Amino acid sequence: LFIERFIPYLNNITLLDSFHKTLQNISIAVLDDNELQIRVIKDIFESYQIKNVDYYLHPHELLSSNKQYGLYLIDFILPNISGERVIWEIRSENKYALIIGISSIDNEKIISQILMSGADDYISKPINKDIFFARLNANLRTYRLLQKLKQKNLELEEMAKLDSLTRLYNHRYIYERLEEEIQRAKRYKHDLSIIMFDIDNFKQVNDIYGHPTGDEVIVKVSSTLKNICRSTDILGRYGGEEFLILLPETGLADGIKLAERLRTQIADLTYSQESLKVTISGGVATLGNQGALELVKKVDNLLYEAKNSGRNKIVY
Ligand code: GH3
Ligand code: MG
Ligand code: MG
Ligand code: MG
Repeated sequence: LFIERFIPYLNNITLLDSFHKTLQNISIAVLDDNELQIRVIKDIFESYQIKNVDYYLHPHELLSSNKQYGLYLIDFILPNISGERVIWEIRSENKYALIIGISSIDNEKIISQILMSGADDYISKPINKDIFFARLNANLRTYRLLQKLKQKNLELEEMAKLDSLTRLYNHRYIYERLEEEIQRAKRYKHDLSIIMFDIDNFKQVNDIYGHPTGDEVIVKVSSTLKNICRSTDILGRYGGEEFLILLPETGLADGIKLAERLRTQIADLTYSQESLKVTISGGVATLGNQGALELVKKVDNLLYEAKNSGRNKIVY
């Protein structure tokens, strides 16, 4: 009697909304060399409106597809290739994917092989729809957490590149990028110019108007920089009130034009303190045979020259 009451419940398993949504949004690959078995899995998925599934009869079609799935259901007994090998290959390309092996019977040897080869879990044939979804449910919980972790890691990596006041790249990252851009420019024989500029008499701004106003100036100068530059330009806060701009595919003449535009627009900025006006001095250099250190030294010398010859000036 108990079993009779239990069976209808199992046959009408309802999927939690969040689980159902995850299943509908995750890309799924099913590999099984048996067409009937593919049919069974397809019917199960389709009875729950899960259509984002690619079905493969041949292992090499899946392995050579170059597609990355979130969830893999892999039959373990396959012709011409071991299930171990297939799972191992998928796992080595998809660290975060959920891989579930399908074993033909509750065979202990096969189950341990499936789990040892890099799968997260196994399901045995004949497939019971409820066990099938229950196993997916349990595994997708971990999968979702891993995806969140992965996303957070990407965000942290992105934040570690930025200066918190201006949201420009920080010193460390802009210097790394300079080394990369120099290599790229040399390899493809492309132009690369850089601009370094520094706010004039900035100590006085802090002394007269206070540190918060000094910060306001740095933020406004940075916004002007973002507005004027192209999306392919790489903008960094090199020091306190010193900025470094990398201009890929840009020769000296265009670099000078941009620097002059920056100089005049920054000179026109107004601040919450109405009497405040700020100018910059800058240097522009184009890559020759130097490395990063020498190129920065060159542009730094030009900036020094601009400061020494009266400020509010671009030297090249
Ligand atoms: P010069 O025209 O020769 O560049 O003169 P300067 O006064 O700008 O000279 P210097 O580069 O020596 O001074 C920079 C000052 O900028 C010193 C420092 O207190 C200030 N500064 C650096 N970072 C910040 C910041 O984040 N906020 C504020 N408000 N001030 C900063
Ligand atoms: Mg098989
Ligand atoms: Mg300064
Ligand atoms: Mg300075």
